Amino acid sequence: MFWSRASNNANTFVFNGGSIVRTYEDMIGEIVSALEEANRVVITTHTRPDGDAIGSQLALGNYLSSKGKKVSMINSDPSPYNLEWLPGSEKIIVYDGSLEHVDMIASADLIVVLDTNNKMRLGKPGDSIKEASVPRILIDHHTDPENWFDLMWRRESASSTAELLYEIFADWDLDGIDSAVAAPLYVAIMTDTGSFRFSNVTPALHRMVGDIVERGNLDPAQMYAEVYEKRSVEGLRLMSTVLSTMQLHFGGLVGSMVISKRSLKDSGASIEESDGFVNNILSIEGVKVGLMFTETERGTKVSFRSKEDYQVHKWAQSFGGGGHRNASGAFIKADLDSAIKRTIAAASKFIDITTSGQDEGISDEDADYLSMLGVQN
Ligand SMILES: [Mn+2]
Repeated sequence: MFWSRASNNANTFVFNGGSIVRTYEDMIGEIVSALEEANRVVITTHTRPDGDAIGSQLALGNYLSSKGKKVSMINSDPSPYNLEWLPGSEKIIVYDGSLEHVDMIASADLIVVLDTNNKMRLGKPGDSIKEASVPRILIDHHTDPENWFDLMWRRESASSTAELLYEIFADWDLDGIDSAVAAPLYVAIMTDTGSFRFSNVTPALHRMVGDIVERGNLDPAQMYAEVYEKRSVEGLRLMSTVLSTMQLHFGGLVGSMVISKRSLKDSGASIEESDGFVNNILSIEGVKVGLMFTETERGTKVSFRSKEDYQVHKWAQSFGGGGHRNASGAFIKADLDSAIKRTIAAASKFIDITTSGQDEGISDEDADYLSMLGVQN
C-alpha cells in the first residue's frame, strides 16, 4: 500500500501545513514529468539574488534549454557582479512590468520558483507568478513555505537549492549535467555552504559535488577565484571600516557589526561588496551568533548568522523577517541605534544567552547595557 510503504521512511514525506501531502518519491517523479512535458518554462528566484539563487536558476535554465525547452529566466533584481561570468547569465531578465515581461510569464506553461517560498521575496513579478494559471513548482530549502505551489521539492536540511536541483537531475538524466549546468550548480553549493564549511555539509554532499566537478570538468580553485577573488580596493576599504565596528555581547556569545550609510559612501564601494562580511563575526572563537546591521534610507537591514544549535530564524521573524535556522534576515523601520538596541534586547527570547562559549555569562558592560534598556537578565 502507498502509505504503509512510505511510512517506513520518514524522509519520504512532504509536509505542507503539517499534513502529509505526498511522498518525496512520488513528488520528484511528478516534477520531472511536469518539466519533461513543458515547452515554455519561466524560472524565477528571490530579490537581491545570491549565489544559490542565480546558480540554481542558471543550472536549471541551461539544463532545460539543452532538452529543447524555451526557457525564460526573470528576476526582480539584477545578478551580483561576481556571478556574471556564469554561462547563460546574460539571458537573465530583470523584470520591469512591461507588456513583454508580463506576457512572458502569462505565456509560460510551467513556472519554477527557486530558493524562496514566499511571494514577497519574489519582488515585482511576485503577483503575476502567484496568480498564474499554470503549475508552479517550488524547489527550495527555506522554512515555512506558502501554500500556493502545485508541486514542491523542498528540504530544510538541504545545504542549498542546488542540492535539491541535483536530486531532480539525478531522477531525470544525470548526463544532462554538462559544464554549463555543473558550473552554476557548483557555485550555488559553494556559496550557500560558505565554501563547504557549514553544518549541513555531509559526506553525501561532498560525493554529489565530486560528481558535479567531474561531469563539468570544473576547476574548483578557478570557481572560487571567480566568485571570491574579484574584490575591489573600495570593497576591502569598506571591510576594514566595518570590521572596526565589531562589538561583542553576552560575554562573547553574540557579535555585531555595522555598515553605516556614511562608511559605505566614504569607501566608494557598492553595498553588494559587503555580502558575506557577516560571516567574519562567526570566525571569532566562542561567537555563536553574528549580527550585521546595515543602515538604509528607509530603516535598518539586519542579517542574522549562527552556528550549531543557535537558531535565529524566529528572532528574525519577530521583526517581520525570516530565513533559515542558521541564516536569516529582517528589516527594521528604525534608525541604526534603535534597531541595534531592539535586536540585542530581544536576544534572550530566542537564544540561550546564559551559556556563552567562554562560560563567562554576561559581561558587566552588557549587564549595564541591558539594564539601561530595561531588559531583565
Ligand atoms: Mn539557498
